[in-house]
Parts: sequence; structure tokens; C-alpha cells
Amino acid sequence: MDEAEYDRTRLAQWLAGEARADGITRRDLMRLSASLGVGVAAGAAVATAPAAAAAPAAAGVAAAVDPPILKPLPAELFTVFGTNAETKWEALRDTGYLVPVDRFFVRNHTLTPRIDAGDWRLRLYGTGLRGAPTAERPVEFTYRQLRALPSDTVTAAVECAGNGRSFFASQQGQAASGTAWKLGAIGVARWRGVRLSTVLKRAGLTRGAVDAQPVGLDPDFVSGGVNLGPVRRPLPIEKALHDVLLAYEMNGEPLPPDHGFPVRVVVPNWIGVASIKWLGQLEVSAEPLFSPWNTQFYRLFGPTYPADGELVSRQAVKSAFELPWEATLCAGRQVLRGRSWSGNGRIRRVEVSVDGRTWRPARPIGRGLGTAWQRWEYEWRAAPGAYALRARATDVEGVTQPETVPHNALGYLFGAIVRHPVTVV
Ligand SMILES: Nc1nc2c(c(=O)[nH]1)N[C@H]1C(S)=C(S)[C@@H](COP(=O)(O)O)O[C@H]1N2
Ligand SMILES: [Mo]
Repeated sequence: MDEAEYDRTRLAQWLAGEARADGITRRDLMRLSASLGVGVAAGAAVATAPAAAAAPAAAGVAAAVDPPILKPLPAELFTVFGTNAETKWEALRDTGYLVPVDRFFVRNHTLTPRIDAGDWRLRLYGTGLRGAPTAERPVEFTYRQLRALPSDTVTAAVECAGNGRSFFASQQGQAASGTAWKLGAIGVARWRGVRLSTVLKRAGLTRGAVDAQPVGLDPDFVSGGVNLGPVRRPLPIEKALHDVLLAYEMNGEPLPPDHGFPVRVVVPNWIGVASIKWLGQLEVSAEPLFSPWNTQFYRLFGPTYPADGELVSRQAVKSAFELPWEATLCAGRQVLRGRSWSGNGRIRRVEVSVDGRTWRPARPIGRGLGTAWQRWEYEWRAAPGAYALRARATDVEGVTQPETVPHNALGYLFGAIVRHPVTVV
């Protein structure tokens, strides 16, 4: 799927009055379209974006409560940034391929809602379904109905698009706005649920559907004093039908509240924001959809990108050591361990450099997955001194992590090689 083409086509459709963009100002879309080279035909009737999405009151959501994250966040496992918590890489040292829930990172735009699965409904509506059900009279599934459908299980990573953001400042000297994650805004779990394609077909998917937009039941996101509505981002129907899961289990247990109970979306290989938690509604549309999460956020803005940014969907290639940040190790034989992953699929090769000049292959541990990460280890005879350890991976498409990446204002997709500070004593 060519995302740039998808982005251009949908903008052209919006300009022709064939797309919906609730909650997006006309000005923002005009700016976006100018940079993507989508011309406005003289005299073209431009649709006026309706006012902010009128989401029906979310059933089963309790009043907003503190704290933003419900599970314990001990300092040995997490670094907390407001409503978000980053996994410490040393906390993965003794885990296998899956990240236990007690140490899985959390990214909340607002807070974890408390939802009762008994009153919960998944509501599907829109012009891409037979009979074009409305938000007021949607096609509904209860939790029990969803769990009774044929299930599927996938092992997949959820990774924030901004994972590694702090290295734009610390390694490249140019800060980016947003949570200053190191490399711990990723987790891999075994997700069980229903394929989105199964639900869409049962709900009466039509051949004309182009986008499916999952909407979260967490409180509306307010940014710069503007209410942007509930967290939501459209998925192209091809991706929605390909490998997307509506998950109700994580690592064999019901989905924990912080990770989207009762049901979340899991979109393998794509940025975390695609994997909407606390799924409440799914708009299936015959017209392209826009939300702040594919116009204002989750686009690459910067000098090397189009004036109004490039859409971000697929993840970059990254590698991390299972070590504390600023680790202290004892001189002598050390077995370093780490993990590498890519939105393009499997990792083909990982190399490690301890001296900043020479690269030697790391040894894979087990067989990685195209939707998760590859574990690896590297034996090092460490002499006392200060080091910047590096790991670089090459994926199935031959993409190797570069020394630097072009800057983007919101700090997404930091895929460059990270220099991990280590002191050997
Ligand atoms: N409803 C809802 N879904 C959401 C979010 C959110 O704030 N609200 N955050 C998104 C982002 S930006 C990321 S990176 C992932 C994080 O998933 P996790 O908290 O389970 O690790 O959830 C995504 N889904
Ligand atoms: Mo994210």
C-alpha cells in the first residue's frame, strides 16, 4: 500500500466534497492539501467540515478519576511522564519474547477509564456498511457476542510513534516536542481476540468502504484549549481487513484496564496510536475520514518533508540493549542482550559495536517474528573504561538503521543507532 498516494487521494476526495473530516478545520485541510500537491479545481465546491464529532455518550464509562494509570508503576520497572509510563529496558532482561503486563509501557492521552464489560457495546455505523446505519442506530455487539465469534491470536508489538524521541535532542542536538521517551515505549504481547475483518463482514461491510475509524471511550483529548474529541484515527480498509485484531486478551488474561479493557484494536507493524484502546465505536465509511490524529499529529513535519507533513503509519527499524540507561558493568566477560524490531517485518541481521568503529554480529536468540522483535546476545570482554555501546539492525527489506535521521518537529520514528552509555569498572 502506498501511503503517500492514499493520503493524496483522500485529500482530493475531501476537496471534492467526498470525504468527512469531523473536528478538523477547513484551514488545516487546505494547508495539508496544498503541500501534497492536491489542487483545488477552480470553483470546486468545498465541503464545510461539520463541527466536532458528535459522539453519543459512552455507555459504561465511569466518571473521570485520578490517577491516569491504574496499575502500579514501581521505579525499577517504569519512568513516569505524566499520563504515560515508559518501560525500563533492564526490566526486560529476565523476560522472554513477551512483556509481562506489570512492565508493559502505557501511553494515555488522558486517563484509563473504568469500563464495565456488562454494559459495554461495540457500535458500528457509517456509509461503508449495508443500509448505512447511523451513530444513533448502530449495529451493536456485546462483549459476550464478540467473545463468541471465532477467535485469533497474534504476537505483536505496540510501539509509540514517538519512541526514542529524546535522542533527537541528546544525539542530534535538536529537540522535538512531546514525551521524552528513550526506547521503552514498546511492548510485545500475545493478543487474542476477533479479527476486525470478521466483525466488519458480520456488520455488513460494503464494497464501497474505504476507511474504518475506531473511536476510544476514554475522555476527550484537549490540546491547546481545543477539545479534539475522543482519540480516533482512520485505518484504510485494506489494512483493516488484512491483519487487524480486536483484542480482548493480553498474554492469556483479560485485557488489563490500562491496555484497553474490555476491547482494544491491535494493528501489527503500525504506530501505537492506530491501536485504539477502550474501543467503543467503529465508523466504517465510503468516504475517506480525517481526525486530528492523521492531520495535526502523527505526521512528519520538518525541512525534509512536505510543507504539511508526511503521514506516519509503519514503524521504523530500532534496536535496544537490555541495560539500565547509564549502566555500570564489571570488567571481564559480559553477555549483552538486546532486541531489534521493524515495521517492515523480520529482522535479518543485528550488529554490535563496543568501540564506535568496528561492528560484529550479534547472535540471535530464538526466531523473531515479523510482527514483534528479534532477541539477540553479544559476548563482550569488557575492559575498564567509559563506552557508548551501539546496536544496529537490518530488516527483511534490507533497511539498516542509519547514524542519524532527518528531524521532524513532533519527534516520530527515531530509527537512528542509539549510543548507550556504559561504564566498566
Ligand atoms: N483510546 C485510546 N487509545 C489509544 C491511546 C489513547 O490515549 N486512547 N493511546 C495510543 C497510543 S499513542 C499508543 S502508543 C498506544 C499505547 O498502548 P499501551 O498503553 O497499551 O501501551 O495506545 C494507543 N491507543
Ligand atoms: Mo503513541
